[in-house]
Amino acid sequence: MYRFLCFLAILSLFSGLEAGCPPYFSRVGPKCYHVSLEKVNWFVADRRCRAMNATLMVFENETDREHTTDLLIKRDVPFNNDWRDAVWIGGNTLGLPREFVLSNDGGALPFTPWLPGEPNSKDEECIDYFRRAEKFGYNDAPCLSLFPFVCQTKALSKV
Ligand SMILES: [Ca+2]
Repeated sequence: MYRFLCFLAILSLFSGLEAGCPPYFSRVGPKCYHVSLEKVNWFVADRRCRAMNATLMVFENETDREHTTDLLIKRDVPFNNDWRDAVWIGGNTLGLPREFVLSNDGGALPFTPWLPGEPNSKDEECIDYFRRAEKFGYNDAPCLSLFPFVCQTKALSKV
């Protein structure tokens, strides 16, 4: 039995499966995340996630933000204290005047850790996430900027 469990554990490592997550997604708390380092605009990122039955990442709370940021750093997302080193977040204005909502269904964003002074420009209608002056947070950015992106989906199991 022990050997069989070891075999399963090794198999799941090789197939990229983590508990309750689809292939190539990593578990963080109750969610699964997929990190793509390909730089695309917000609209392309949104569709890439939907094609994986997922949505662009949003943070639920500070714990989710902290643990997920650790995963992104482990996955080589560059956070070089520069607005160009950001990842896309699943929030934008959906054409509304300066009201940021969940792009998935237009609902309220669960948590909005804006960087100081953000959101700051009417020409920036999509949300990204990056590190500025050692602090991580959301920023409004032009939707056609090219950034890596992270997709999320709910984990299927509790463990
Ligand atoms: Ca901004």
